[in-house]
Amino acid sequence: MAADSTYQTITGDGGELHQQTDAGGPHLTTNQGIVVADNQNSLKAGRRGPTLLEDFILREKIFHFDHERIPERIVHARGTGAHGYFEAYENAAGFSKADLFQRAGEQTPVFVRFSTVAGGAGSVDTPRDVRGFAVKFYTKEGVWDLVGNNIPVFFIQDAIKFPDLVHAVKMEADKGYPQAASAHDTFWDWIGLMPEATHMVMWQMSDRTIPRSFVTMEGFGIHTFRLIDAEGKNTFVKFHWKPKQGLQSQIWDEAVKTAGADPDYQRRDLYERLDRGDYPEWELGIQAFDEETAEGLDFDVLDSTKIIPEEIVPVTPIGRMVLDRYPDNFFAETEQVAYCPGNIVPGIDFTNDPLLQGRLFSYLDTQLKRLGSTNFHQLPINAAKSPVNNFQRDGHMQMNVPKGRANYEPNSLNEAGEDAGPRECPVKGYSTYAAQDVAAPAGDKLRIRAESFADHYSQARLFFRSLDKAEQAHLASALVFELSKVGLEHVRVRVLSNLVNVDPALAQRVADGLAMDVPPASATAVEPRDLDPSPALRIIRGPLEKHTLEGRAVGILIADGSDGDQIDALTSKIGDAGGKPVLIAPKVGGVKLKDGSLLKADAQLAGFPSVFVDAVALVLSDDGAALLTKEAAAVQFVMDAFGHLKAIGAADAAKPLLDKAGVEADEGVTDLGDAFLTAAGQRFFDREPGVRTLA
Ligand code: HDE
Repeated sequence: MAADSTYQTITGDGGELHQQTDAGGPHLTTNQGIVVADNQNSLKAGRRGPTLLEDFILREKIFHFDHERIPERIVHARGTGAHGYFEAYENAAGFSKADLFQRAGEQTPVFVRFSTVAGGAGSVDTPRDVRGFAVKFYTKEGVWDLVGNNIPVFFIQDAIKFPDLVHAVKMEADKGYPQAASAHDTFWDWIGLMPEATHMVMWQMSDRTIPRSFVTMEGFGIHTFRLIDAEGKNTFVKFHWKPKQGLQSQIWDEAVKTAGADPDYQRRDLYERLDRGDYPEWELGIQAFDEETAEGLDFDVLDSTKIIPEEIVPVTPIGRMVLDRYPDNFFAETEQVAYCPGNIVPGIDFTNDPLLQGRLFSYLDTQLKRLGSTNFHQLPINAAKSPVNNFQRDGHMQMNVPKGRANYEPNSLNEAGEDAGPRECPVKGYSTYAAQDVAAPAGDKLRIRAESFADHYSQARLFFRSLDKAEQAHLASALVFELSKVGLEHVRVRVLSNLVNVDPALAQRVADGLAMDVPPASATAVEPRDLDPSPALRIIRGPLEKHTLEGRAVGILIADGSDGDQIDALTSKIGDAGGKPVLIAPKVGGVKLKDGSLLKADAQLAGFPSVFVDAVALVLSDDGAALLTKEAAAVQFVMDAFGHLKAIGAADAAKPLLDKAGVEADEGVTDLGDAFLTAAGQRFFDREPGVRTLA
């Protein structure tokens, strides 16, 4: 309630009337524009009488409320969005005639939605899951949607399998659980029977599916697309989004604890970044190649379970995207945004990837179910920012009021003059690339998979062997965790026998972690091959790992008696380095510093575990530290920071707390000087074998 408005109780003939005094703002009305006199009491027959059906104000309000929910997305139900812009680089026009690429520096508005896949709309933000990375470009030539994920491959090669995949991973049909988790029987049962999913499963079990933040993820268009230039020349492309923030993931234990401490962690993180002006940025890059290169590869570029290693076809940056505004209204924008891979502009085109082709049908169909009308494109978040003119008419919730008699084409009613209706334009209009498949010309109608799609294991092996040692251990441990939740032993055995094809040593590690024997390898259509490792696939010690405080948070634990000068020095140095200092104290009201002054805290210790920050500093007095050794939340705060491989900077007085939390000296445990600021921008993976047993 606004400060200058108060509720009054007026007693009159009609009984009590509670009124909010007029604060000078707009009047409350019904949807028909009738000003409402009383928004607190329904219309009754007598002072204590029954409510009357006549009360159109009550009925309209409840009617609208009853229908507030729309069906959630069958996949990617949980997500959050942001507005921003795409800015083309100079070279972009060389590849495609698409208008948004033509002028270097020109900005095109975008709306991005990040999501998890398996969980419902009310599930948590940090399960182990693939993240959606969907971008809507409102170009001058219409809407282009690049609907991708944070992983460059997919589980299946053909769209016809998608419903089975999703049924298998979602809550089990009889039990209705688990929510937002792949660690259960039906998922692994299906995966074990689907060797083509193995490569994606390697990515899914890697640190990629527990990203630290939406802004520390790569994005991928996955399928091979085409760019068409002004002369009609085709270039095959794979789209990549490279985060300026660097790539960063959580430790699994950290992700689990984050889910409990703040189910909304990642959407809050995005909101807070935008709110404080810390705008995330990605470069859009393409792997560009021609037909000849495509034919020379030892897999099919139409197969979405394969990557083209960046070492073979490098990524060329063609523009950048900045997100700078959180939506005004979650429902109107984030919930109602309707992406569709079929939204495409001249200069970009599809390929015959059978997964992509299926998607071209699915998204339009699903929008009708969710948004309830073929006119969903008229919703502000979906509406093109370029002219839309056609003879499509009517339908539920038609927002436009078309003028004139002609609602068909061709027509000769108003051929001349301003009233002439829209007409096709072969010059500016979208024309599909006249693709000829030289390798396999179109022929009979067949329900088959090309043999070029048959190698399901070589790239799974490539991925595993390209990872850093620490990431390999995380991946193997994730497999042990997930398969330990599988009750059906034959399912575990089948998955293990597939893993033998990926890498016998990996299969052995996982089998050891399950206390099982390694079974013989499963049959393969094509013998897996050893490929050259691709370091670009690593997060840890990879090309996109960043040691920095920029955009990262440092938790400073304080208590009564803390030294104000030390706190000031630390917060300003963190701020100078682009980081966000967060003061955490036993009570949110603050602490009494050494000099007797009061310092307010940003967060209360019990509600702010160290999983929320990237590094921790303990600025404590002897008494403060002694008190906190008896405070479980404080001990856990430090223990988790150590276990999650974060830097810990501590004043000498904090030693008893470090000891109680089992912190052992290493290069990530420092004093509060400059060494801490350097350490705070990284994680200490070499510490890990000392704090947990990994497979
Ligand atoms: Fe989707 N997918 N998908 N998908 N997908 C949907 O559309 C579908 C696939 C992706 O933030 C749905 O509006 C089929 C690959 C994202 O709103 C639905 C197939 C990739 C989002 C649908 C796939 C994706 C969706 C559900 C197999 C990565 C969220 C709600 C052929 C390239 C977009 C909706 C948002 C959403 C179908 C496979 C990414 C049902 C049939 C591969 C990021 O239409």
